[in-house]
Parts: sequence; structure tokens; C-alpha cells
Amino acid sequence: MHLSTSTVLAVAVTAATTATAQVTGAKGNAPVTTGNSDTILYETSFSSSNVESGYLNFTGTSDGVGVLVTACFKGINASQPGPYPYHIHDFVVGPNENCTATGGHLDPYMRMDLPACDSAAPETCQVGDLSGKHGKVPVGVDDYCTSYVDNYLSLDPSNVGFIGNSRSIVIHNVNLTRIGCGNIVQGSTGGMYPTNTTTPGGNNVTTYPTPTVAPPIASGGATSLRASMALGVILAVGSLVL
Ligand SMILES: [Cu+2]
Repeated sequence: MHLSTSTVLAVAVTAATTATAQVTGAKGNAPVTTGNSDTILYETSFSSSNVESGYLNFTGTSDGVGVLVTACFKGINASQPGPYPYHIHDFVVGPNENCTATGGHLDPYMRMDLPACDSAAPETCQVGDLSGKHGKVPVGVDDYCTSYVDNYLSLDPSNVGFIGNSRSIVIHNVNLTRIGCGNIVQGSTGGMYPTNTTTPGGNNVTTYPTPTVAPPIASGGATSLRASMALGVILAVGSLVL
């Protein structure tokens, strides 16, 4: 039996497309987290030249399932197009409030940015994609606050969904330009709008010089199996030609 190169390529492309069309991360879907004590608090607060102030609080829940998030943003510069996505990013904010230094999104299941998160299936979204799962900050609301339980964040340092390990929050404009960012730190009283906004930036940015910690990656995974199956098809077809 002989297959042309184009046939081999077509099969290979089909296999690759099948693999990448899967929304589930290479390490599988995010499991619901448990054991998140409601006595634990992580928080961030920040201000920037484009966001007067913002804060997020993260606490456990009464049954320990998921993490209760309160997110508030005030005074987003109207010149910035919205609605405004916000995420947990992998690294701390860089010197001089450098939001680019925060890297990509917390994504331990290697789900990647695209296709966009489907809020109806939040377990398939990037763990750090808070606005994808719970809604973006709308345009034209000067003082916006929202609260929700995210079932995939963790307050357990041994969990890859842990948010307290030198991670940060970044808010973007609709074009994904980073317009504000702050580090997530362990707190005791709960974050609030920062009061020292006479100097844009600052806040946790300058008080939390923790070294960058590599983003967590979950072990195992479903798509690794899919990927190896796709590779198997390619190799099998290739061997027919050879
Ligand atoms: Cu982001």
C-alpha cells in the first residue's frame, strides 16, 4: 500500500487539529479544590496610571470547597477600551510596576490561552482566568465590585492551583494591554482600595520583593495521551509510506 506525501500530511494535520481543538488542558481539567480554610486570606491591592485602585481578596469557604474571591476596581481610565479582563499571572510584578514581568496566566493544566474560556465549563479554563470564568469588568462602572467562589483556586501551597506563591493579578484593556497589576500576598485584614494613590503603582509591588517562582505544572494528563495517539497515527501512516 502506498500513500502520497499529501495524504500523510492530511492525516497528520487532521490528527493535530483534533488534538488542539480540545479545550481540556494537556494535563486534564482542573479538579475542584477542597480544604480551603476560611481563616486563610490572600489579597492584593494596587493602583496604576490607568486604574486608580483595585483590590482582590481570596479566602477559603465554610466547607473548604473553592476560594471566595472579592474583586473591586475603581477609576479605570476611560481612554482604555473595555470590557476589562483580569487574571492571576505566574510571576510577581517587576521593578517600576512592570506588569509585563508577571508573565502568563496561572495555567497548571497547560490549557493555554486559546480557545477562549467557556464560563459554562470553568473546569476547562485556565485556573488563573478569573474574568473568563466569572466575567470581565464592564465599561462605564466607576466603582465595580464582584464576589464569587472559584472552585479551582487553592489556598494549599501543595496544590498547583495555589495562588499565594509569588503570583500576581493583572487587569487588561480589551486588547489585552496590561493596565494595572499587583502581587498576591498573605494578609490578615483583607485588601481594600489603597489609600496611597498619590503615587501610581507601589503598594504591594514594592513591599513584596519575593523572587520569581516557576509556574506550577500538574502531573499526568489526558491530552498527553491524545497527543501520543496523534503521533502514533502519524508514525503509523508514515511507516506505511516507508
Ligand atoms: Cu492577564
